[in-house]
Amino acid sequence: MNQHNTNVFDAVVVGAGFSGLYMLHRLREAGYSVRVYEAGEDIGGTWYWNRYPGARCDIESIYYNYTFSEEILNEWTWSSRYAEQPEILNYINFVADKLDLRRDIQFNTRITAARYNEQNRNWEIGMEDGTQVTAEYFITALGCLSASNIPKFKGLDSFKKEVYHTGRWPQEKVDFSGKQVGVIGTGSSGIQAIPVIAKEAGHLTVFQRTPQYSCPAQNHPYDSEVINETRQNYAEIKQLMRYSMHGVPSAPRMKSALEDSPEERERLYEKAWQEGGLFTLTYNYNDIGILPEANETAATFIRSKIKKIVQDPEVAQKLMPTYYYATKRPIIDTNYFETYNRENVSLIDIKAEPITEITPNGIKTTDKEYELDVLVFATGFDAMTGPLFKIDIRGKNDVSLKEKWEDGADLKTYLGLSTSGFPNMFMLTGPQSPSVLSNMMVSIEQHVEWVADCIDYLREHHLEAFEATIEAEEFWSQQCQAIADMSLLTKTDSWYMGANIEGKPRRFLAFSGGVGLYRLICDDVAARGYEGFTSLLSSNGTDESLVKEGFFKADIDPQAWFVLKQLEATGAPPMESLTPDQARKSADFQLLAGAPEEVETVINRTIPLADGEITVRIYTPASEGPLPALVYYHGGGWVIGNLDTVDVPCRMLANRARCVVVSVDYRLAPEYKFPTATEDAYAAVKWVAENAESIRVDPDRIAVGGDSAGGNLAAVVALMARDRKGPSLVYQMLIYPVTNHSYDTESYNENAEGYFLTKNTMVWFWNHYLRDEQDGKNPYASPLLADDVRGLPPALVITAGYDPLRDEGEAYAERLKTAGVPVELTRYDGMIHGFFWMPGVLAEAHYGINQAANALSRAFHVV
Ligand code: NA7
Repeated sequence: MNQHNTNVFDAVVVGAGFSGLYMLHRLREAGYSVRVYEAGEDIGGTWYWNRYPGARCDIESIYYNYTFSEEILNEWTWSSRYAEQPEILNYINFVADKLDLRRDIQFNTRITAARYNEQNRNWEIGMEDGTQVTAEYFITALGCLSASNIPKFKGLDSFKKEVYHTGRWPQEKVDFSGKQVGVIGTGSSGIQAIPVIAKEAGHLTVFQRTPQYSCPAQNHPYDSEVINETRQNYAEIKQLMRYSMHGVPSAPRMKSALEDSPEERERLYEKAWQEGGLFTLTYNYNDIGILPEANETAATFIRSKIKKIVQDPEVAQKLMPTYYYATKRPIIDTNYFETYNRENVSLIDIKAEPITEITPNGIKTTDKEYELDVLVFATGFDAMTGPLFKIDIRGKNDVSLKEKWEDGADLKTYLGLSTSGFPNMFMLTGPQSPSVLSNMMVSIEQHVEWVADCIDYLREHHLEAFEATIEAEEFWSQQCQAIADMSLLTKTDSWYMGANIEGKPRRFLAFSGGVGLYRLICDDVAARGYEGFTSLLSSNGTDESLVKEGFFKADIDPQAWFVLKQLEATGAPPMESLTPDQARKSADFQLLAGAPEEVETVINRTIPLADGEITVRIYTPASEGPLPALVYYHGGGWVIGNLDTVDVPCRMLANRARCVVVSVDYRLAPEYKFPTATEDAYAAVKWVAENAESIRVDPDRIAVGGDSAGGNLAAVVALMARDRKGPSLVYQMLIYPVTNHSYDTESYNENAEGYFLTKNTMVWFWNHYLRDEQDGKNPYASPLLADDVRGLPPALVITAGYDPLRDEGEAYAERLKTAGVPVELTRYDGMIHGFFWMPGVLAEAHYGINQAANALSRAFHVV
């Protein structure tokens, strides 16, 4: 450890807010020399600077505190559900005093530069006054929202009277009494400040660019029962917060907003409105952030509330937001909309009446000049990257962070903690970590603890110059964007997207997969010896580079990888440990499938069999005449799956290939073992051919298709139809089909585990399906073993790179080709088994379905 030399430290931390203070504590406790530099006069960070009237936290107080010390948890008592800024600042001071943190913090000191010295493998850190210190680790604890944004209005500096920014509020009380006050901005800060300023001001004019959704905070003092109960259960609460989506101990209900009746939705939204809270309304359903239609239900509800609260209908209209709800930070307020019923408050919609300039006396719009005594900018921050760019941070080869992220390529970090080319630099709650999408306290503690453990590891293993690999950060950055793209978050201009700052590149700046999943990923990286990072050996003087990789495969599709991680995080037991019935019930993947699109008609029909009956679901697109038909078999290892599993792709295929899709609910094993499924599948095709007219199908243009076990059935039905001289089929569409009862392919080896469908599950499926080993050799179970595949219909074979079944699907395609059957074979390299029915979360599913639809169209000659 470096001794307390005045200018050489093990670690330098910039910022004395919640994250910097905890970082200091953790490293100091571990015996490192640490210095914290803080530009402000005192500790507190966000809560030091944001002292505007009405400033509060929007996370409930009992969850917005450190959880690392039981003693601190027990000694501090919050007064109310949403604590005001002075109380939070008091809390921070209480912790700092208790841990004696101030002695290692230098205040009134702005760090202006930090440069990595490759020779010495340390950081040279410079201050405004020219002083320089060195440290092995450079840790930014700058806060995500600390670079305040004042838009560059013409004449900005000409205003003669008082000007404030909410994020740089003076220590002294600002007196509004009797004054003409103007507030620009209606984000969280504006919405908190406006009702409080209105009470005091002579007149308040609000200049609004975008109307906002806001719900009541329903703030109230805590009673002692709540506090006691929380204290008693904190261990459990902490676990819940840590493995949650947003860092609070609650979770969305696993139900779509579209599943409830409008009355039930209204009832639940009203209840949430009365309860108050940041996530209460959205947590009623799990797709408000994903499906536009689901989102609209919540948006409409809030708009109806605004209409009821605001008396002047014109003002109410101006306050109606139209963007997707919760794609900007949701807001909770105390009497915000009610404030517009006050006589001394007026609202200017600056989209209709733009601000043209700031004048010595006030604000001039295209319509008139508003005279003001006080001008308040509640115009937010240059979020996430802004605070980092305010320091000239230079890594290897003297490349600055700004050059790397903005002027050069693109924002790239690994885990939002580190970026290649900047060894031994850690960013607490950095861009591409969950940060602002979560309860910051949970994210801060997780980052600080991860960094402290990492530094211990590096010291223990004599490693230096620790940095992310280019591949790892490439993957992580794609991952962040891909996850955000699955939701509505990237469909709105917000500061999450950098859209509030002129000239700032648009990209999603955080990891939106949730703090729980993020923690699992970070822990996984650490447990595997910090995979995705490189470092250099120090003690023996060699420069052997240690590259840790393998935590992910760089060529797996980021969206597919995210789905895998999410499924892993649910901790669901492997399917083979369940009974078939349990497995059927647990396999509900509605969110993966996404929203079902409209098809002209969708009906269920029962078709008779020699020994029973089965159901088919018939999708018919709008069309006049007889249409070609695709008879489709769902996947699920002949044991699970049903018509609903493939409802979304069937709809998409019907619309895109302009054909009738007949989806078959064949009977499942082990209740019905081989060959029941194949016979059912064949009977369905025969039924379609024989009843073509009654379902508006052209009997000469029938194709079969299916995915996985359904792909197997489609291939088998094609063989059966040829062998039995049954219906003549024009095409077979085989999506990652099972073609052989054998587990000896390369893809079984490579992808036995970890990619959704496992080898063990396949063994379980086959064992339920077959009556005995002999069945497995039957070509109607293993079509790859068919003696002769000549004369079969042309085929499309789609396989997935990360699928145990990849090679047998491709082997079947090769056999068909060799036998002279026209085959289109496509491997979706980055994909996993099952992707075809996951268009809700995988872009590649759309490509796959479109490819299949085009291939069918060509086969049906209806292009
Ligand atoms: P926000 O949420 O970024 O809000 C800033 C507000 O200022 C918002 O209404 C902006 O309108 C408005 N704004 C920004 N630039 C301009 C210009 N050029 N002209 C007019 N109006 C403008 O910042 P807050 O401080 O309220 O909240 C930040 C976070 O702190 C919050 O999300 C919580 O996490 C805590 P826009 O919507 O961009 O049209």
